[in-house]
Amino acid sequence: MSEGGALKGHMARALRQVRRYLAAVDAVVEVVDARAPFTSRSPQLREMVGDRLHLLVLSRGDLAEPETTQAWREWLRARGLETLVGEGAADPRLVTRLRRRLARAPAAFKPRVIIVGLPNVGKSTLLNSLAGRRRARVGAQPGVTRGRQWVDLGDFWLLDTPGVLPPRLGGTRRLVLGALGLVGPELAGPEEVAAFLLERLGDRPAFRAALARWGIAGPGVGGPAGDAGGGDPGRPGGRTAAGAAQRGPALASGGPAEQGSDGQGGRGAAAAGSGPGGMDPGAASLLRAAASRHQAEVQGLLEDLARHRGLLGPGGEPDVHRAAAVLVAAFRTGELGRFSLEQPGMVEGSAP
Ligand SMILES: Nc1nc2c(ncn2[C@@H]2O[C@H](COP(=O)(O)OP(=O)(O)OP(=O)(O)O)[C@@H](O)[C@H]2O)c(=O)[nH]1
Ligand SMILES: [Mg+2]
Repeated sequence: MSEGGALKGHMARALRQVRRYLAAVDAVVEVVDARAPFTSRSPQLREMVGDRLHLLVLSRGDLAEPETTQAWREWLRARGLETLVGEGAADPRLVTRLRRRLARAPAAFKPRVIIVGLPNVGKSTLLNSLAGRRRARVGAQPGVTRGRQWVDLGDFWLLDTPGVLPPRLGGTRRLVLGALGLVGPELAGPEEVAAFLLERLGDRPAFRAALARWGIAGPGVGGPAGDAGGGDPGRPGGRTAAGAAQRGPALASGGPAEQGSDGQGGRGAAAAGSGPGGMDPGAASLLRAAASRHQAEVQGLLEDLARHRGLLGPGGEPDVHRAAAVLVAAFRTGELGRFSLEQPGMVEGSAP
């Protein structure tokens, strides 16, 4: 079977399993990433949930922009979806609110609950904090799927295995999920994810400031038009790769040397003339879609970052691949700051 075929088969199996789990529960807790609550949902889940209680928990609320998270909660509520959000993994207030809400789930007897979501979205973290010390006290509840263990949480039963939902990868979904670490580098390589982040976040003054703190010049896309708060194209209305390319005066391939104190690598002689470190084909195709100037700017920025961090190849040339990985990791952990990757206005007209 081809790699794509194997992946499809795996996804179909995962969905069948979640469908089986759902047959045994009264309430579904879907975990999504607060930085992209639309794209990190499973489109297939909605029809599978039926009339069970369906709650959305936004994980990693501590890494998203609070006002954007609030806008998402309102958007989702207007479409009939109840959300809960916490500040960080296993926020005790979130856990308390969720427990109370689940205890009130409609059920003939004690509600039975499952946690579902994309890989790595935070399902186990939530499950463990919900179950707490009782996690060990598992027992088979009669009348449910054989072989599954349930944790008795007093007011409800919790299935001790989360359901893993397969991601959908079309369009920019793959890159959004790659940025969040919800799909692996085999599906979204660091260079193309880094290029995507620079494009999507390049207008945010806070993002440029974060890059500047690293001693590299941020994408100078903002300017007078882009900095006026409401004018942020990452906000409703969205922004295309081509748009970014047209608007971006300078991603600073040779930008100002606001050096950090480590001075490592520097931007001196090596800054001139070294060729681009090898881009993978996926990265190249994404970047081709943008104007070539944008490509050169992203490349230049990653080279700057590589030099600044001393990420050099055997010949002393900047290692763009490692620089991209560093940038993506810093985004994922929140080291760069709190950034949401999508806003409700970007998906207006779509079903939640
Ligand atoms: N900052 C932050 N990190 C979180 C949060 N929730 C989960 N994480 C981290 O995200 C990573 C993945 O969390 P898990 O709970 O293992 O995710 P999962 O969905 O069970 O992953 P799989 O079992 O691989 O499908 C871990 O490193 C968690 O510590 C959160 O709210 N904030
Ligand atoms: Mg897990």
